[in-house]
Amino acid sequence: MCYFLARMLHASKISDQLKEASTQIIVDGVEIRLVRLPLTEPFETSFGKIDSRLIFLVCLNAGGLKGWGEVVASEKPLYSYETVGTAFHVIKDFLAPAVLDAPVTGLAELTRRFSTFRGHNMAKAGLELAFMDLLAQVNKQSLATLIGGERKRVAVGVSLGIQPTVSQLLKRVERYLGLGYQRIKLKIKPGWDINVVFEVRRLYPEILLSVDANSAYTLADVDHLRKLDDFDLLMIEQPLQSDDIVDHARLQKVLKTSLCLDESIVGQRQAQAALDLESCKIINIKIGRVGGYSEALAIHDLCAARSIPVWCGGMLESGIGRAHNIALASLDGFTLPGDISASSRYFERDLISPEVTLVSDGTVIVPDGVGLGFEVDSSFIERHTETRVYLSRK
Ligand code: OSB
Ligand code: MG
Repeated sequence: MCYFLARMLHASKISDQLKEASTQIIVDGVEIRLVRLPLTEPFETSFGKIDSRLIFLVCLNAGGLKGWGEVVASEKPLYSYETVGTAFHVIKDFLAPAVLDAPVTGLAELTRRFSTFRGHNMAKAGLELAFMDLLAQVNKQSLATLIGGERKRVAVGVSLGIQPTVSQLLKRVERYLGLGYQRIKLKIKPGWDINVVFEVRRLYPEILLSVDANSAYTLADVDHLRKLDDFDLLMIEQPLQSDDIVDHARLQKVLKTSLCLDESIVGQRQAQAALDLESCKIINIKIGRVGGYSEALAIHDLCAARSIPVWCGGMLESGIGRAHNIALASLDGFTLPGDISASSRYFERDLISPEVTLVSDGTVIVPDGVGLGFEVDSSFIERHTETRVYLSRK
């Protein structure tokens, strides 16, 4: 095997391979694919509603191995400025050529290579994810072990979209609590907030309950948002503008409830600033939003050092992105339930096997198999592929 000039180091915690040039992986080709999966029911947030997910897969080929990643961008620039289209362009024209240009010697080196390009974190993360799956396979480790994750199971909650009526929402709350989910997160927006939280809390006084506004309010709504303090919420996620940390600090000062930032934290610098300014008491880490594993691990470490709880956010990922989220959430600092639902919460059929399932205690098992720890169902993917591009080494 001349492809891997691998000199394995046996480090237990965050492996030295991540930091040092101990491995050289020659990537032969980068495949990008768009696969459309229908959702079992529409998902509505303060910024819009979708009925299907255009899943963006990235596959790195190296010496007969395949490393899989997922770009979590949506079709429209609503959650963030990135879209499936921008990520496609940035990967095809800039990031994939950078990966194919020279052997990759480690995660940090790959992150540095990408750092010359500004922004486009979700595109960068898609390739970092695929690289880490590859590296885990080269090392014959699970992804969780590769990054130093020790949890055998991760606690999970469910994110419930805005519904046509409160009674439809209550039915869903009942259903997901019955399945064992440890925390219910309600999507809120003006007109679907205090009244809705009131009804859920009235029926379920004891559950872990949080809300996520996806930036639907401004500081002018402070008196309105203060009403949420009556419901013993675990957190209020991203109430204010998607790039703000200053107004969130002002809001946090007058709220009892913990704020959690999602959209605003696009890297460790923003995390550091938010903690310094006391803009939030909790951080949601999404590997895609922060640009990959390097940044996600750095934010995790930063929060752990300051005793700030973190949890793993979700972007309606297919099983491939979900498998990476499970690995990430196996790290010590992930002390709150993640948005890592079972595959069946979103999809009739997932593109991995076995699918992600929920244990009745509201956890998901961290697989111990090599790489993702799930099989990727290539023929199912092929049947649902809308677009495919293969870029190979010169
Ligand atoms: O803000 O956390 C969010 C889905 C798409 C975009 C943004 C968000 C979400 C979710 C769903 O809340 C999380 C999931 O279950 O994957
Ligand atoms: Mg959110």
